[in-house]
Amino acid sequence: MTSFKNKLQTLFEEYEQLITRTNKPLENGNGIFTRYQYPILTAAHTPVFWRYDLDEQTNPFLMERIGMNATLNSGAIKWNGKYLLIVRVEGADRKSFFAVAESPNGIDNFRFWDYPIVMPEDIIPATNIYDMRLTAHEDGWIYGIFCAERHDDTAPAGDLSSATATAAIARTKDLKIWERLPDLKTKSQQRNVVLHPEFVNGKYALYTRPQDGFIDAGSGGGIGWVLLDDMTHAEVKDEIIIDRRYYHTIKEVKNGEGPHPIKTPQGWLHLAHGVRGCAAGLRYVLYMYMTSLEDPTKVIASPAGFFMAPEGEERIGDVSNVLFTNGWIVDEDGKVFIYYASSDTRMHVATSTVDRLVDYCLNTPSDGLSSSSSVATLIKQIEKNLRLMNK
Ligand code: BGC
Ligand code: BMA
Repeated sequence: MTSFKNKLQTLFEEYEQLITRTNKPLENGNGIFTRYQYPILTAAHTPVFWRYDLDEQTNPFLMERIGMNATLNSGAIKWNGKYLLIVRVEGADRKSFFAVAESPNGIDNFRFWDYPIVMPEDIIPATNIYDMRLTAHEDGWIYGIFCAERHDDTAPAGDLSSATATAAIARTKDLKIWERLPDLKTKSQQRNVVLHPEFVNGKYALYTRPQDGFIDAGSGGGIGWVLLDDMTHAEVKDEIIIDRRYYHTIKEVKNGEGPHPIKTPQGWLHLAHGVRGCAAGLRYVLYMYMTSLEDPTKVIASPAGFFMAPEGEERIGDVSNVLFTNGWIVDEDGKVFIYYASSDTRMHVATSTVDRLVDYCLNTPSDGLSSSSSVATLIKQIEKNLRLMNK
């Protein structure tokens, strides 16, 4: 029989092998971005000492005591030369919490810090917190805006599913100790709220996503924009919609800002998610758009369709057919690390460059919103190419 000690050793060895595995870029990309061979984080990447009681006296069978279910929707930031993800870790108990995982190169060797983040509560404690967007703001603070979910106590007795989604706000200087600020005050429910990194006309600017209910965006027309005087008493007064949803597009049902946009000479580069409904449920894909540097509420590029959609293993998980993103990192040399989760289960990285992504946004045809317009766009390209091919 294998002794407790041996089993423990094997557990730690296999864990080290998993988390130090080299990740390789996959060839045959589309020229826009590169996917990688392995997910960068899974539930199995959470430390052994989170899941197991390592004491033979109290855990003679060496069983997992605290199960982890998924690592998903992670915020991202470059910090002291390291690539940091604020991971949404979901336990077997369905509760999400935040934990930092750190990598030296952004594509593999992600290792969790020893402790998860202890996030202080707002006045009304939340049942679940998730999907943090990080912004190192020019005011000197790093803000984390995330969804705080609570049971909707106005629901009829016995309805244990109705909930409310609110944008929760916290800030930090070291990613360890967080100061919780009051939740965003707003008439509608809110998920996918993101802080713009710069002051705009001396004010803080938020990307919002007004929604009628917990799930339905309803009359909330798309990604919104709000200016605020004070992050310590954040309140939505005037909200305008900057990136609308349209019938029969990848964002027909819902859309939401991903991480905060990247500033480029040509404009602000945005990564977002779009949702459509189908017989299989909601399909989440990633898309991009750009806004003007002079007027960040003005969309200047809107490439048609999805930028990334679930492929292969990415299609399957707890909530299948979902890609979701709330983190990316841009290096000094213009390399971009896009962190995305597949099917609410695991984290991946894709790489690109600012130049490529800007080119993608500015030169991908936009959506003409009908089949005939899509065919006309396609014919234009075919005619040009056939001329080039001397046919
Ligand atoms: C889940 C989120 C999901 C939301 C809406 C929440 O309970 O935790 O992942 O986005 O419901 O479906
Ligand atoms: C949402 C998001 C994510 C999640 C997605 C799919 O509404 O906010 O948390 O990835 O649904 O379940």
